[in-house]
Amino acid sequence: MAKGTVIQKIIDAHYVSGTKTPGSPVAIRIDQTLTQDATGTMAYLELEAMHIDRVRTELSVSYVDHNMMQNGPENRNDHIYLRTVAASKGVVFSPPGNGICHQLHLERFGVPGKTLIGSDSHTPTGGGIGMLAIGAGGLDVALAMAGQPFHIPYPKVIGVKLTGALRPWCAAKDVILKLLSILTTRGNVGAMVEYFGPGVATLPVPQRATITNMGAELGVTASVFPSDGATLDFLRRQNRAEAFRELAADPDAEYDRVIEIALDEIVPLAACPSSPDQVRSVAELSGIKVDQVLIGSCTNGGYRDIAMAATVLKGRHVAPGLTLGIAPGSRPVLEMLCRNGMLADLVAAGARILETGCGPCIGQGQSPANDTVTCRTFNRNFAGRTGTKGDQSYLVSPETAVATALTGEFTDPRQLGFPCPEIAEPAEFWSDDTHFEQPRPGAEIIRKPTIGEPPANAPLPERLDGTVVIKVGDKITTDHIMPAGVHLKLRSNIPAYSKVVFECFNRPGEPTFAERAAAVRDSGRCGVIIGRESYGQGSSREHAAICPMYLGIKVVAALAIERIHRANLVNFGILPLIFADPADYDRIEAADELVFDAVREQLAPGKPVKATLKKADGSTREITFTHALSDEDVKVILAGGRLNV
Ligand code: MIC
Ligand code: SF4
Repeated sequence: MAKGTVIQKIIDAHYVSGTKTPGSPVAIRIDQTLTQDATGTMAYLELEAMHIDRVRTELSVSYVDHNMMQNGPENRNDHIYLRTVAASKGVVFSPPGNGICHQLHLERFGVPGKTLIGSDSHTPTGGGIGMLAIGAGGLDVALAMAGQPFHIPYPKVIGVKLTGALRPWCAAKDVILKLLSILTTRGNVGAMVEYFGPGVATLPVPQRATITNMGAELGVTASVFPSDGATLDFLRRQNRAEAFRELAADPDAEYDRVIEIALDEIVPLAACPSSPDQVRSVAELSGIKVDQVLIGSCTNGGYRDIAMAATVLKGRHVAPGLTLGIAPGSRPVLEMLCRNGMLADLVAAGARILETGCGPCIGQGQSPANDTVTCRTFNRNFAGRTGTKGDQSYLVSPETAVATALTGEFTDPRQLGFPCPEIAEPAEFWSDDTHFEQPRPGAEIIRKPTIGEPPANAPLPERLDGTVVIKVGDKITTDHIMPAGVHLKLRSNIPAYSKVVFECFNRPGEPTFAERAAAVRDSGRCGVIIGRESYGQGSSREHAAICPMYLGIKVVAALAIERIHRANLVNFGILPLIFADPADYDRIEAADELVFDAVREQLAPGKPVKATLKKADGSTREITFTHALSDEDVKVILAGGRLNV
């Protein structure tokens, strides 16, 4: 077991209860929370359902950054609800236009050594400033706002030792892509990553944050850098030096596993379609024609990222026929670029300036054309996430993105033939905090007609007569389960949003998943989803549990289920089960029946759960499942979800 690490020290300082051995649940105190609009409306509806008058955290911030298209009234209705509920409950509100939650939180509120949970899977971005920052479902964030501790499996700590320094044109993004090629996106549940070694000091905080941000793609619970001179430097530039606190691992710290990355050996890399771990060198891709380049997102929307693009493009022009979109990650970044003339350089070079926010990263506009390549500085390239079926989406650094925008084909920036510009972080970061709205206790909460209620669920019955509604393969992401993009505006309307569950697997002329599941539910049976490895990868969206619950799903059985999704299933009363014998996955087909007798009695920590599989030909077989449910999880599932508890 790891000893003397920064992660352990932060957990120790926030420890509430539990056993400190890897895998055992521990409860920790949460200092700060963040929410974003697409998951936030449900989180605050849930907080209201708990009858909490005022949040009990040191700081809670509600950001609006995801849903900004405002096609129809839904998004703005959400914004107004979020603004007024924040004011009334003691939450700071960040309106649309301010920027992406993770970047703003790092810049304006992050404090080394504090704990943060956020209803967004990229909350671990805060690890760049030495926070223990964790993504969670909205209900868990609501509970933390209500003053409840947060439960995590006590982590295994993977130590990543950084040596040397990055060479020109090579970037922090390439470092995390390198790590993704080693650890991949699966099999890392329950672990956290801690960076150490002499290379750490060479990386400024924004670059550390690119690395911790995309730690989400590894499936680890959090990624943490120590807090050192670079952290103090960042906080000084943010005019927040008083928030600094040094944090270092003990000299004899031990990690459960150590991976060494020599920064000077890092080369420009790209994640190829359609997974962040499909990593190849940009040099190998050279010559592939690219139709679209997008720079921004919570991974690479910082000052240095956009300034790099502006400096390279100054006096040059994007390749004919290629579209370059730039979305600065925050209002301060956009304002600084306006004031120092870089925005003009970008516009003159032919860039299209997009609103500060998530935008195309979550399929809100800029979908690529059919059979074309899109090259993005984002963190996820799951199939269809761009809004185009069959998309070919590559993830790269800002350096590679801008080189590619200049030539129209994948280009290793080292081949551009001119030196890499030195981009300094601004001496003093422009920040006008008057754009954050402070709480106004007693404010009226405004609910327009599209603001629904958190859906109710009944307690778990004595017996589950299940029907398999769908059987899917490996690495099913929450984007497969609950598509965002054009449907994102339905986040506050569960009946409407539920219609698109597993939309990508629907076939023309056949009943949709939603129709099949509803038919099973309305016949008095319950729905079962069968998944394989790494089911529920990706986002924290609890809608990937709420909407299936609404459609009558009671069981998700897979070979492995990712952490946040599993917690969301429990929170909404869906049983997350693991096949004891992986071969049973092959024995089950869609439309088979799975009957769980005396399921309430069967459910106990550490005990297997048995079910009878009934095939269409009348044959039957006993199937055994395991689960890692704690006492608390069992209580929640029996009650039909955490809101009932
Ligand atoms: C994402 O990047 O997938 C999102 C959109 O930010 C999600 C949250 C959501 O679905 O609202 C996430 O990462 O948790
Ligand atoms: Fe927004 Fe994309 Fe970051 Fe998610 S990954 S928070 S959609 S910018």
